Amino acid sequence: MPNQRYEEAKKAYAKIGVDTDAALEKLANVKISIHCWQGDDVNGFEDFGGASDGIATTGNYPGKARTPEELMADIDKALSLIPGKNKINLHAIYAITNGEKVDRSELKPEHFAKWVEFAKERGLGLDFNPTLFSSPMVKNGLTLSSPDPVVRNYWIKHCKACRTIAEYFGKELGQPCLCNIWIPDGMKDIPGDRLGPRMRLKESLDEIFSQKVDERYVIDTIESKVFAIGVESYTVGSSEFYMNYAAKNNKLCLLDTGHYHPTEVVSDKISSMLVFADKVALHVSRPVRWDSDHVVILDDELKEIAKEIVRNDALDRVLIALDFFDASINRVAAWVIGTRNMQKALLYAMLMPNKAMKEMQDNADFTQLLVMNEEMKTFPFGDVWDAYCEKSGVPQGDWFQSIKQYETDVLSKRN
Ligand code: RNT
Ligand code: ZN
Repeated sequence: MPNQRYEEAKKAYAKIGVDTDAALEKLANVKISIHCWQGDDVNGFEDFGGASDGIATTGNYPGKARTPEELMADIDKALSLIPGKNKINLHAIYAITNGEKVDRSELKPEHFAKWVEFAKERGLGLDFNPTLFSSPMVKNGLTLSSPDPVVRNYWIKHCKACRTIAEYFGKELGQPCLCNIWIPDGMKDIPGDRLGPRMRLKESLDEIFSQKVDERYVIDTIESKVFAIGVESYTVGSSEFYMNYAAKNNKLCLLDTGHYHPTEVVSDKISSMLVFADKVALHVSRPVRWDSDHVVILDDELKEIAKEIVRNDALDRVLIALDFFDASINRVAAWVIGTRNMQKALLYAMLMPNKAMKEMQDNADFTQLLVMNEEMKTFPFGDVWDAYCEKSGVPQGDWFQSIKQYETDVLSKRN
């Protein structure tokens, strides 16, 4: 039975030259990389007592996942409420070693075999991240840029191990695995030497990438940052550092929306990256006053980011991953809210008369451009989104009851 509200919306959008059917088809092909670490406050399965050394979560909402089985069950619950075939983004601390203590520098593909099985069964891709935080080997706040060669070599070995695991993911799942390096390295107070650590970081990266992996299966990215709690004065892996490294070494930059000064926006950076690089990767987060990693909401900046991806025909050039971790609310709901919002933003951008708006700009018709931007806000976007949910076999706006049920049946029994 044709959906009445959708048919009406379709007509309204057709009047401004937008094809809603085409948008729905397009959206179904976009993969969002869903970060496993929202499920347990970036804890992982090692026993180091939670996120530390450059990463912090706040809140203690009950019911967080404590084991691979629990985390997988929670991901499944979230996926049942999220449209599309997406990817799961893993971190090295989520290795499944069956009780055996395996050092991060010794990790092997076999320690992630259960995740591959999980992904295969569900038709999902996998992405990966070496974990260079929450570890006694973070010495004086430094990893790959440490003056101590023992520390540096330890983390180099870990990153190499992770690229091998990423290659294994790619091969097993028949789609590239994005392998992202982020390090917490920096200083609380004014450095005595800014160049030294950066030179050492460059050398460490050179060493890591000297290990050849199959480029059909691994996409290497490097993620910059501006500051963190306790790292206020100097961050070794700054934006300029990685942008230059990536350009010279044919690697990709990963832009985290929380890793810039508060009035800088990633939406404005995407097009600059696309002029010079084949691809750019994102960690979509929501910084509230700082890199707070709040759950992604459908705000103006998210829409701007989506517009930059869609109207530049860059859905296969901008690799979208999420990165937030709120421990103060239901964690499964957090995934569902954030992922659906990313998808909504993309749909919103797909339902704009992008070609016409570009022409308005080129013809200096800025009044009409503003009118169009504003009028789009009250178009029947929600009806198209609802049709997409229906078509994808997931609930429309009424999914929260099912989370509450899961909380009662599963999460509340975990303490
Ligand atoms: C930290 C970075 C990094 C992490 C994840 C867990 O500021 O954003 O991407 O959030 O690797
Ligand atoms: Zn990030």
